Order: sequence, then structure tokens, then C-alpha cells
Amino acid sequence: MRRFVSSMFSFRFFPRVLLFVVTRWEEERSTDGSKWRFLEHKGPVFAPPYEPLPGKVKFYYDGKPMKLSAPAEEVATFFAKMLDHEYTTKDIFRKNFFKDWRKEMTSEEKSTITDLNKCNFSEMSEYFKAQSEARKQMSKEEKQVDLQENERLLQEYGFCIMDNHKERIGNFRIEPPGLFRGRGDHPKMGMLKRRIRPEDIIINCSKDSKHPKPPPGTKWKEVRHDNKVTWLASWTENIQGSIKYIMLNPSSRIKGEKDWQKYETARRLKKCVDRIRSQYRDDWKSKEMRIRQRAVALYFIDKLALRAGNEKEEGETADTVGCCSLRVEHIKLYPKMDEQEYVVEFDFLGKDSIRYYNKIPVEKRVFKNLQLFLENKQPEDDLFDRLNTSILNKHLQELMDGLTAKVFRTYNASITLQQQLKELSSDDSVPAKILSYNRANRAVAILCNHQRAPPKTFEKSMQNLQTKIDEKQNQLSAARKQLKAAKADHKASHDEKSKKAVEVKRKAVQRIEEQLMKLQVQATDREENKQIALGTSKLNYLDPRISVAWCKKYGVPIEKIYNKTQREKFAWAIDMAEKDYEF
Ligand SMILES: *[C@@H]1O[C@H](CO)[C@@H](O)[C@H](O)[C@H]1NC(C)=O
Ligand SMILES: *[C@@H]1O[C@H](CO)[C@@H](O)[C@H](O)[C@H]1NC(C)=O
Ligand SMILES: *[C@@H]1O[C@H](CO)[C@@H](O)[C@H](O)[C@H]1NC(C)=O
Ligand SMILES: *[C@@H]1O[C@H](CO)[C@@H](O)[C@H](O)[C@H]1NC(C)=O
Ligand SMILES: CC(=O)N[C@H]1CO[C@H](CO)[C@@H](O)[C@@H]1O
Repeated sequence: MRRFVSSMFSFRFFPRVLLFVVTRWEEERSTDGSKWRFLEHKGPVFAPPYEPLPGKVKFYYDGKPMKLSAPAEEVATFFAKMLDHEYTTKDIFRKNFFKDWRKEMTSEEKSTITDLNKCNFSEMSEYFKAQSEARKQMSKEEKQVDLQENERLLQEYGFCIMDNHKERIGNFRIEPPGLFRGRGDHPKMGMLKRRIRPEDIIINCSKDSKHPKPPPGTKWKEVRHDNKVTWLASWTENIQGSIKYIMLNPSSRIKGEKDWQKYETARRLKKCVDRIRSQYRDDWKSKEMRIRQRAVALYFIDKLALRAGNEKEEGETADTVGCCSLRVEHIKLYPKMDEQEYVVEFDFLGKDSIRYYNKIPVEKRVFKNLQLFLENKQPEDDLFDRLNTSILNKHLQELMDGLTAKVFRTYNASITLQQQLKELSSDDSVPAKILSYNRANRAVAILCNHQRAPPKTFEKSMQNLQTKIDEKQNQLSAARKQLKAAKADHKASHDEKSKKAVEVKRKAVQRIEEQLMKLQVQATDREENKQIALGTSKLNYLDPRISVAWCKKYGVPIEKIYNKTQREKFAWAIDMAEKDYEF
């Protein structure tokens, strides 16, 4: 099942919403029913091997230079590369890093290096900074060599043959090793993300294809031939124990079909959501406790888009929950709070250990049911003791074929976008229309709680933009003065030459006015976007056909809404959207 992740940062946003939730689709991990007959590919591209540091770059322990063994040095460089980052000051990060680093040390190193605070990585850090600076300064020719090498790898490894089509592979490069960061205050941050070797990789391809060759001297973990899955290679990463896949590029035929199906499923929900809602409302009154619990959980999924349940894969350290696994301690009930009645306060760790916090008024019957579910229970007891993820999912399937918690979100996001676009669109200039579009996208992101911390560079980039606006304004007053002078000139002389000069100056004023407006729209947009991540909903929840149809109807170039990667992903929709597409 694809799942979504609800999570939460703790910082201030709109006055009444103090904390908010971030969501994203998790990578898919299910078989998807599509079948190929022939699949041939070259396998993944591995991260380049570790290159030891030049002798002059030293690591110091307790003030003394110390030569590290290659494995220990490699892990030390991961830390050195992040030295300027806030992460390396966090206790959990340091603790996890140090523990994993020590595992890579020789016994001698282990007995010497006992305190991370005595380690001095600054020469290493300087060295990497200088290197990345040098890369930036590379000549055109040198950059060209890099580009050519990339292109060569893309041509060799970036495509596969699936049935009769040559398809682009999405992520054929395996991530290099490094330190795990995680989202939020992840308990595993700082741990060593190991190097993936051919021995870790399972290959999927067809029996009668040229099987990919592992790098010389190595072998694959396994080669399988399973035509029910669309991924080409997989491995298990060591931090969360989750399975990673190499799959086709989003622009591929199969991906496009799946994307299309996803939105078609959401459209089917639109047709029967009233029935589903009236059924779960009836079920709130059921004689059976298990049915009441199921109905309240479903209400939360519809209204709050919570994740359905907990898949126990985060390992022993993280205690994360979803809707079905909520415990008594995760909610508080307030018959009255501020101006509102029947308020439920949620506070729990969602996927990736990110806090979900929300206060919402619910219907009276839901509230009464929750009181009932809480009776005679301890804080660590399950809120829905008669419910689990499999029961809920089964019920969703019975309500509608293909229905999952995520479908509710896709449905709500897409229909909200459509409604917002209907309200917002005007006969404005193209930049103003794009501003309207982003506002609609933003309304959806708020609804889905896709908030983000303002980017670190936010103030700086706003300042830069403001400087540009100020400059443009000065230019504009200068141009207006010149126009005035030209007009006066023309009034005095009335000749052809001065008339032409007036025209030229008038055009200049117009041009600068347009540029100024563009900058101002950009500034508004950026300011409003400060704490909201539009990307997640745009890529995963919003039926692209709505956006494409809107662009066609209002004469907005599609490039203004979707960048190149996004246009590839949504090629299926761009090709087929009707002018009056209705979600
Ligand atoms: C770390 O080493 C550098 C020299 O490589 C030195 O300049 C710096 O003061 C040292 N930092 C600490 C905290 O000892
Ligand atoms: C979408 O979700 C919001 C927030 O829960 C809700 O108020 C709204 O009614 C939903 N819209 C639709 C069309 O389901
Ligand atoms: C969910 O509950 C049902 C019925 O109580 C039970 O048969 C099933 O094993 C449970 N599933 C899980 C994953 O706990
Ligand atoms: C397109 O936008 C996405 C964010 O939605 C970004 O991650 C990606 O790098 C962009 N691609 C290009 C080619 O600009
Ligand atoms: C990459 C990979 O292993 N994909 C699939 C190949 O086929 C097996 C067979 O059942 C699946 O379990 C794998 O996940």
C-alpha cells in the first residue's frame, strides 16, 4: 500500500493554528498489478569508491594530529562535510554518529578516540569547502567533461526495455553513504547510512533478457524474474530497514497509467462520498462497539486525513502511531474550549517521529462516542480497542473498490483546487493569473497541512527581491521624468523628431511598469509561500488535468505551472486534458 505520512512541526503559523502537519506520499512498495513480458536493464550505478584524503589534510584528536584508517576516515569525512550544519550540534545526532563511527575504527583508534568533543574536523571541513569552491570555479571545458560523463551514464544505465518500449529509469544512481538526517527530531539522526554494494542488490528482469552484470569481482544478492512488479532493483537500507527500489521514471507509460488511475479512483470517491458519509454517521449509533469505533476512525480519516495505521517498521526506537493505533494518551476531550463546543485535541508522533498536533471541533455524536471509548481505560490503552488497520482497510474496500485513506485526501485536494480555481480566476495578466493559481494550490496545501519551516534563505532572498523592486521603482521615476521632459520638448517644438522621442519614452515607461508589477507579484507570492510547501500536493494530490485545463482555458503557458520534471511526470495529462475538464 502506498501510505501517507502525517507529521508536524512545532512553530507558529496562522493565528489560531499553532502547530501543523506535513504530509507526503511514501514511496510505493506494493505490487501494482501491471505486468510486463520483457524487461532488460543494466542495473544501478554505484556511488564512486572512497578516495582517501591527501596527507596534508589532518584530523586532530585532543590537539594532536592523528592518521585514521581508511574506513574510520571515510565516516569522519561525512561528519566533517556537515560541520557547519546545525545537526552536528544536536546531542542525539552526535551520540548516534559517534557510536556508529566507533564501529568503523580499528581497536587502536577505538581506544584512543573516546570523546567526540576532543575531535577536530576543521581541516577536513575546510578541505571539502575548498573542493566544492573549486568545482564552482571550473572552466567551461571542465564542466563539459562532467556533463558528457553524466550523459554517458544516462545513456548506458538510464533506460530499460520494457516490452517494446524504451523507458527512462527514475533513480538509477544509488545514493552514496553518509549520515542519516531524518525529518524532525528523528531518534536515528546521525547514524551511518551504509554504502550499498552489489551484494545488497536484488535484480528483477526477465529470464530471456541480457541480465545486468555486477561490477567486476562482485555479485548480486539475487536475480529474480517477477513480472508483476515494475521495479528493477531493490535493497534494504540499514537505518530504518526499509526497502528501496529503482523504478521507472515518472514519465514512463506505466507510471503515467498508475497516476491516471489514482485520480480516477478519487473521482469515483466523489460519486459515492455522500453515501459513505451518511453510512458512517449512521454507524456512530450502532449497537456494536466495533462498528462505532470503525465509524469514528473513518470520520477522522475523511476529516483530518490521518494515516490509517501503524506499520511496525520504524524499529524499536520510535513509537509512532496512525489513526487505528491511537492511544488514550494521544487525545484530550474538551466539551467547551474558547468559543467552540466538542473539541478534540490530538497530540502524537506520526510517521518519521514527527509530532502531529491539532485541535478540532467534532460533531456531538463523535464526541460522545470518544468519551465512551475512553471509559475505564489507562493512558497507554488503545483508543480504538476493537479496530486495527486490516479491519479498517477491509471495510474501506467494501465501501468502494480501491478505496484507501489516501484516496480521501486526493479527492479532497483535487476538488478543493477545482473550486478555488473557479473562484479565483480573472482576466488579469499572466503573472496575476499565476499568483491566483498559486493561491489555490496554497489553499490545498493548507488543507492538507503541508506546512514547512520558512527556508533559511527566506529573509535574504526577500531582501534581494525588495532591492530589485526599489531599483525598478527608481528606474520608473527616472523614466517618467524623461517622458515628461520629452513631452515638454515636443510641446515647444512640435516636430516629428520630438514626437518620436515621446513615443520611445512612453514605451520605456510601460515596459518598466510591467517589470515592476512582475516583481511585486513575485514578492507577494513568495511571502505567502513562506511557510507552505506547495510541491507535495502539486505532485501527489492534485489531479493534473485540472491544472492543465485551467491553463488552456486562461491562456497560461503550462511551463509557468509545471517545471520540466513535473511536465514529464504529467505528460499523460498534458496530452489529454480537455479544455473544460471537470474533476
Ligand atoms: C582545530 O584545528 C585547527 C588547525 O587545524 C585549529 O586552527 C583550531 O583552533 C582547532 N580547533 C579547536 C577547537 O581546537
Ligand atoms: C475537505 O476537507 C476539509 C477539512 O477537513 C473539509 O472541511 C471539507 O469539507 C472537505 N471537502 C470536501 C469536498 O470533502
Ligand atoms: C485485527 O483484528 C482481527 C479481528 O480481531 C484479527 O483477526 C486480526 O488478526 C487483527 N489483525 C492485526 C494485523 O492485528
Ligand atoms: C521542479 O520542481 C520540483 C519541486 O516541485 C523540484 O524538486 C525539481 O528539482 C524541479 N525541477 C526542475 C528541472 O526545475
Ligand atoms: C527488486 C525486486 O526484488 N523486486 C521484486 C522482484 O520480485 C520479487 C518476487 O516476488 C519481489 O518480492 C521483489 O520485491
